[in-house]
Amino acid sequence: MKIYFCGSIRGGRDDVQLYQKVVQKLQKFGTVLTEHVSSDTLTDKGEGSSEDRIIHDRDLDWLRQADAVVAEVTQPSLGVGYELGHAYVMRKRILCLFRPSSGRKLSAMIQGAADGELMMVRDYSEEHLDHVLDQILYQFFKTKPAEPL
Ligand code: 6IA
Repeated sequence: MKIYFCGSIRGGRDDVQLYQKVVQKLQKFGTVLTEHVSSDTLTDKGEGSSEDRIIHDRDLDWLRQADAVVAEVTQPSLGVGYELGHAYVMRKRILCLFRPSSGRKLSAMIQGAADGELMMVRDYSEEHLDHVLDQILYQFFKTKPAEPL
């Protein structure tokens, strides 16, 4: 199982500790292609734009290879939204994790895309984080998507 994890980078790194926790848990279910997203040495400072092209093309390539996409969507990020849009069109299985306690409201373009089958949005809170994440991820990875009619 290849898993593509999405989390904000230039959108802001406030939740990086949480991304680490999610990635650690995801590694129990498969190979996380984008482990670097959770690295606390990766900052939101940009480098050259030629490097950006390489990052973009490599990430889309990984996305194509992925069996499942998991995104922490609480911190708004253009890049994460872009990845989710591509993943949706590629008909990947997608799980978005959102914390309402942040006081934010998730974009209608993400919330409104959720169909409970290919695209899931699950709210969670920091309270009982470990347990809740374990439960959500277990359900996501152990539940087969419905067969197409
Ligand atoms: O717009 P954002 O930067 O918040 O987009 C974050 C999303 O885009 C993540 O889920 C990543 O998969 C992808 N992404 C954006 N930037 C990078 C990156 N380096 N390396 C890998 N994936 C990325 C940026 C380095 C730079 C900030 C020094």
